[in-house]
Amino acid sequence: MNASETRTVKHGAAAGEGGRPARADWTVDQGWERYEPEQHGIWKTLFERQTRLLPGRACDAFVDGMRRLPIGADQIPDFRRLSEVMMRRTGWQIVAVPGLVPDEVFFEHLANRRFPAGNFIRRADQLDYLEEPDVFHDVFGHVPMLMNPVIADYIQAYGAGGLRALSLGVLPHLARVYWYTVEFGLVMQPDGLRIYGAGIASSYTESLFCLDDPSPNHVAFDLERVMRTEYRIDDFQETYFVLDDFEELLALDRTDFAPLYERIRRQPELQPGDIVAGDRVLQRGTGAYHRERRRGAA
Ligand code: HBI
Ligand code: FE
Repeated sequence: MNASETRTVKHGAAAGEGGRPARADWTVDQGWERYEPEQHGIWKTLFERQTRLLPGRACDAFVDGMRRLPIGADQIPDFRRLSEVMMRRTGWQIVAVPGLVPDEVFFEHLANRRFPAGNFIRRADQLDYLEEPDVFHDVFGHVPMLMNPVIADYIQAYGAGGLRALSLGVLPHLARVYWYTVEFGLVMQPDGLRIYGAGIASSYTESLFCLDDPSPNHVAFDLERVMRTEYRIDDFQETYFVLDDFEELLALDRTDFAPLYERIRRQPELQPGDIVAGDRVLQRGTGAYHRERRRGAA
């Protein structure tokens, strides 16, 4: 979600004259024909590793979305074929971008049911971690959930909300909602706690950490609480917010932003690991993982 020094060599021409994008909306051709066998191979490695891990960990909506899509191990998916299937089901399509795009460009796409997906794939020495969203994160992580009608509406609402938040100067608060839901959200199903966030679903190590490690907190989702909470971009989350039902997310669409942001601005910001009065805590984490990391850094 943020700029990184570990920029991967991009396979598609991104910038035009003077580093500006060739098209105003920052889209590029996916350039599917230009992927090398080695790049399809990286996709296969990631795909197979993650697919083995997700039964019993990914939520039903993710598994169902994946099953309906032309996505497999053997090759990086072609965005044109994905878009056809998505368009029929939820009216979404995938557009290719060279990497991170400016906030207002990102929101404009989402508000129009276009999901910008990176067209490049990470290098073989970056399998476990890179900060910039590549085709594995964007397609494997995000696209299955965009097949779910409620999530499809929610992400569009986030795009529209993002444009309003920019004009109100409160984007950081709204970005936290995206982070703790679309990227790192968990959902409580009748058969147990499951992953729906793309940042988790596309990460081998975090898929294990968020569910199986005693270190992180699991706290019931609450829109205002989440808007007050800072997040980590460079490590596992200290707190995961848990939905009972995806319908809870539609609160974002019903909310009048101006008074909400006024209220939030008067309250203290919360650190990623904080537990506060009013939280419905499902797991009080030990915090051991991040304590150890901080000791190592000191
Ligand atoms: N661009 N391609 C891409 N993908 C993102 O997830 C993304 C982005 N630009 C801005 C952005 N995310 C976020 O910082 C906003 O959600 C706030
Ligand atoms: Fe993402």
